[in-house]
Amino acid sequence: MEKQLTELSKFLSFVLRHKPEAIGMTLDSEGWADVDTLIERAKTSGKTLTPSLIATVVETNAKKRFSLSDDGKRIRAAQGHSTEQVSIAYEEKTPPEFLFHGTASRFLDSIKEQGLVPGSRHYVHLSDCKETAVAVGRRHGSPVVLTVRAGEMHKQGLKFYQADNGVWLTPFVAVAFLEP
Ligand code: HQG
Repeated sequence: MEKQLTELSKFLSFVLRHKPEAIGMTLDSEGWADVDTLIERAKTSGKTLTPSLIATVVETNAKKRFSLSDDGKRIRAAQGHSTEQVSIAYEEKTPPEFLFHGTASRFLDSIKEQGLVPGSRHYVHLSDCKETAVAVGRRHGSPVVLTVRAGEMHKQGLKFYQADNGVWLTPFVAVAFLEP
């Protein structure tokens, strides 16, 4: 069951963050997909989903990657999007003084030159806890945690958002705001 849920979580991440068109889905600008249509379209790529399986993934996902609408009819990814179909109007929020970004040591030279860029995603992803940042960095290689002076950025008018699952988002972090 756990393996099935992980597989489904990966499939939903792919469709709801990156390539809805791969199964002929369209997301609205807030990232929502109709659950019944998703189940129907997933069938065409050989995936058998059910409303209860989807609800289980949403509830049990450790990172709370997905949210269901109040009526349970729509689903979206909380953050991490790269698809141009989606542009979630996150509410601006005052960040804590420091936020953390997990990366791999091989990216450090480039980051110290360019700052933190969102890459293919819409935002740079930050966390308020160091342990989370270590885990995020490990996905890419030998993990390194960078400390971002978020409070100072915010005071200078730069925007921060927090996704439903607690991940902090900002469009770009200049080198000047990274702790040495
Ligand atoms: C790096 C996961 C070179 C950046 C996590 C990162 C997160 C640079 C990589 C979410 C750079 C992009 C996002 C620069 C940034 N030069 N490399 N100037 N600026 N980078 O996967 O933050 O498990 O797109 O450090 O929990 O690792 O998928 O972003 O290493 O919240 O739900 O470029 O994905 O969530 O990698 O991860 P990613 P990320 P899920």
